[in-house]
Amino acid sequence: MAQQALAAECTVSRGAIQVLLVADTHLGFDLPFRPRIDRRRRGRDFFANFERALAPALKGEVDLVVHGGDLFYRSRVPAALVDMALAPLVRVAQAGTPVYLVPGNHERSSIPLHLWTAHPNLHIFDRPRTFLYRGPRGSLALSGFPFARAVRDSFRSLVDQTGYRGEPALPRLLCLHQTIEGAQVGVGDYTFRRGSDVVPGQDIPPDFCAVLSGHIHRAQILTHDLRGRPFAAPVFYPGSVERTSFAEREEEKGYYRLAIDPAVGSGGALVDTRFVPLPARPMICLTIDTQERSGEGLREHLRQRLAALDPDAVVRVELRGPGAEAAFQTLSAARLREMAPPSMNVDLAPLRGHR
Ligand SMILES: [Mn+2]
Repeated sequence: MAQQALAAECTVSRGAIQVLLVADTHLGFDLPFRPRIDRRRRGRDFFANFERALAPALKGEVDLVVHGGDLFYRSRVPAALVDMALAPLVRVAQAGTPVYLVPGNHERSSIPLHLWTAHPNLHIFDRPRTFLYRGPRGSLALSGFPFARAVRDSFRSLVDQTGYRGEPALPRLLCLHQTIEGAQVGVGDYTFRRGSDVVPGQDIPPDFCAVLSGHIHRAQILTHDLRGRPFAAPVFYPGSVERTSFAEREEEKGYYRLAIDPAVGSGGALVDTRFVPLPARPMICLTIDTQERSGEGLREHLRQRLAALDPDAVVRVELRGPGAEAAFQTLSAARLREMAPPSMNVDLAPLRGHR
C-alpha cells in the first residue's frame, strides 16, 4: 500500500539519477560443486534472477547499482563461488556503471571481498564510510556500513562515522543491511518492533533522500514507525531475489528502481520508485491426508497430487492424519523425487509434533 501511495505522489523526471537496488541474492544456495545426488538444483534460479536484476545496468539504463548485502548464502564459501558471485557485479562495473556493496551478515568475516575493492567502479562499505558518485545527471553521496549486530545502541554512532555530514550540498543515500522498526516477514506478517538488533525508526537522521537496505527478505517500503510517526526518509527493502525458505512462499520477488533528482529542493529528492518483479518459482506446501494409505496406494496418491501441481514448483510435502507416522517412516526425499516430475524440487516436512 505504502509502495503505491509513494509511487503515485512521484513524477518521472528525465534529469534524475537512476539507482538500481538489489539485495539478498544468497548465491551458492543449493549449488554444490560436487553434488552427491543428481536432481534439479535451486542455485541456478538465484543466479538467473541476479542476472535478470542487473540487466538494466548492463544495458546502461541505470546510473548506479546498490547491492544491499547477503551476496552469498552463508559466511564461509569456496573461493570459486566468490569469483562466480562477483562476476555479474564486475561485468556491470566494467561496463562503466558503479556498484556499491553493503557487506551483509554473510559477508562479514571470512570472505575476501577486499581483493575486489581495487576495481575503480566496485565500492564496498567495508567500514562506515561515504562514497561520492559523480555522473552525467549529477552527484550523490552514498553512506553506509557493514552489517552490525546489536545495532540499536550503535546505529547513530555508525551513521555519524560514515562522515556523511562532509557532503552538505548533495543528495544522500544511506545504505544498510539491518532490520528497521516495522519491517515484516513471513506468512504471518511477523513485525520487528524493539530488540537489540532493530533500528528504531526515529533514529533515521533527517539528512537522507532514502534508506536502501538488505536483510529483510520481503520487499517493502517503510515510511512510519509503529506509533504512526513518519520516518525522516523512506526505507526500501527489495527483498531476496528468490525464495530462500517456505516462509517466503507468498512473497513477490524483485528489485527496486529509484530516481533521485539532484535539482529538487535543497539536497535533491526521490522522484520515482518502481518495484520490478522477478520470476520466482512457485513454492507450495502440499498437505497429504494419509487416510491409512500405505505402500503403493500412498505412492499412487502422492504421484497424482504432485502431477496436479506446477511442474516448476518447489514443493514441501506434509503428511497428516491416521497413518502419517507409519507413512513418514517409509517415505524419504529420494522416494518423493521418484514420484515427482524431474523439474520439481520436492522434500518432506518433519511430522507435526516431532520437530
Ligand atoms: Mn539475507
